[in-house]
This record gives sequence, structure tokens and C-alpha cells, in this order.
Amino acid sequence: MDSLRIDQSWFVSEMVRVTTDMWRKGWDERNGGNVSLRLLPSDIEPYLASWTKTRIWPLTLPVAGLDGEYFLVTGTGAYFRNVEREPEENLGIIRVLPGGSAVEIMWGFGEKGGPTSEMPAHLSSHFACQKPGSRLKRVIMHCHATHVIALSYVLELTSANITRALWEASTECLVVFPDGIGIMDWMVPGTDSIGDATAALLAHHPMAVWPFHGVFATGHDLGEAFGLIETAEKAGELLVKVISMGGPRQTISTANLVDLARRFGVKPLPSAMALNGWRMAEKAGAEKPITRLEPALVGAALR
Ligand code: 2HA
Ligand code: ZN
Repeated sequence: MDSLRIDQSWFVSEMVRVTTDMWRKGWDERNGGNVSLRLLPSDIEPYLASWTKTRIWPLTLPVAGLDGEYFLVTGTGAYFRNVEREPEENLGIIRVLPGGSAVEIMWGFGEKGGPTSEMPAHLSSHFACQKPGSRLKRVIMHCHATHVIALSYVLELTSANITRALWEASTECLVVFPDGIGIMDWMVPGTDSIGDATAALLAHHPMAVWPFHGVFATGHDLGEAFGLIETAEKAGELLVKVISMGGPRQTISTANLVDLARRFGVKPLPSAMALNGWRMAEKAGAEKPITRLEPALVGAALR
């Protein structure tokens, strides 16, 4: 009998499809973006016996509470454009080792590769999203959704304001993400601290924005996480166009949002409902310079 082909499993096929779609959307240039999908014992059981050559990959941020869990993850430096052609080079399956300070690479990532550089944000978020008694959110998805990033340069950066702006930009948004979108300050990617901050936001919102960088979404499956980003990004594109046409002259009102929530039986994020519309950020003036590095600081950073 032929051995089971893991590249034909539902999880590798679905991951290939979603990363390819993300690349076609223009959300994942070069090695931008990363996705992780939690695998269940029933998913991996048929393949366990074939994974004989495994490698250890240390993690910078030990994650407690995920011992023994398996994840299908995009690779560090992997180009989403290449996933379809070479899944075994660009994707891999890891198992979290006891204590969470390293993972075991079971399959994939080519000869020497490993999981995404954003592993701290992925594993911390998987841990933060598992809530006893509720269906497991198996997916964390990061990408560079163009219009949402563009908006982070002009909107006032609070979770309530970004949420409200996107809710007003397209009628379906409040129904698709009633718990809103979280936002944090700009931080260096790939670090343990951005991982902690992301996980803290994703415990309360299905999506989070990294200003001037991209978005993180959660989902029970890959399609749900993709759909969330697709919806936010569509609203983001509309809002960029509306702002470019001189700003809205009319919009979806608070009363309209209340009616929507009632009709679809959702409880919208109270802080976003409490706003009277949304705001652009203050223009950076002399007192509030945008980040401008002093020559001495640049020198110190490069030494
Ligand atoms: O994996 O998108 O944030 C490349 C990135 C880092
Ligand atoms: Zn990124």
C-alpha cells in the first residue's frame, strides 16, 4: 500500500490554498505574513509513524500550557508565493516540547528551515484564545493587509476608534466582528513583547492591528480567519477611498448600528458603540513630531 501523502491531507491542502489566496490578494509580499493551524490528535495520528527524522528548534519565549500540541506553521523566510509549488519547503509541522522552550520539527521546512519568526506571537495567542467551554480557535493568521495598514497612518489609534471606523465603512462589519479590532503601539516584530501584546488583544478581539505593519486574525478554521481579514480589508479599502474623496458626508449612524446588532443578535464592543463616529489622528505638529531619529541615535543604533 502507498504511504499516506501528507501534502494531500486536508490541513496541508487548506494551508496551501489559504496562503496562495493571501498572496494573490497582495497581503503577503516577499516573506511577509505567517499562519499557524493547531492540529488535533486525529489529524496527525495517521502520519506519526512516518515522522522518524525530527529536529529540535529552540524558542525565545517559552510558552507554558501548550505542551505536546501540534501546529502546522509557515516557515521563517518563506514566500507565500512559493507555498503551492513547494509545500514541504515552506510549511512545517511542529510539536511543542515540555516546558515550551523549544519545539520539535516533525515534518517540512526543508533541510534547515524552521517555523516563522513570529512564533512568540502565534503560540502566545493560541494559548490566550483557548477558553474552557468554548470551541477551540485553531488558527492565528498574520498578513500585511494593505488598506488597514494605510489607515493606521491617519486614524486615531485606539481600538474603539479603529473598530468604529471600519463598522461605519461597510454594513456587514459589525455583524462579522462585533468584538471589534484591537490596536497597540508600534513595536519591533518578532519579539517576545509584541507576542505578549498581541495575545493580550486577541484574548478580547478576533483581530488585532500592528500599526504601519499588518493585522493578526484568529479563527476556528483557516476560512474564518481569512474571511475576517477579507472583511476588514474590504472596509479599509472603502474607507481609504472615502477619505480620499474628501471624507464622508453621511454614514451609518449609532441608531443604525443598534438596529444591525439587534437584527443579527450580536453584542457589539461597548467602547466603539459609545463613540459618536470616528476620528482622524491629530496632525503631527512641532510639539508632536513623528518619529525622527537624531543622527547621534542612529549612530548608536548602528554601532
Ligand atoms: O514573517 O510578516 O512580521 C514575516 C513577517 C514578520
Ligand atoms: Zn509582518
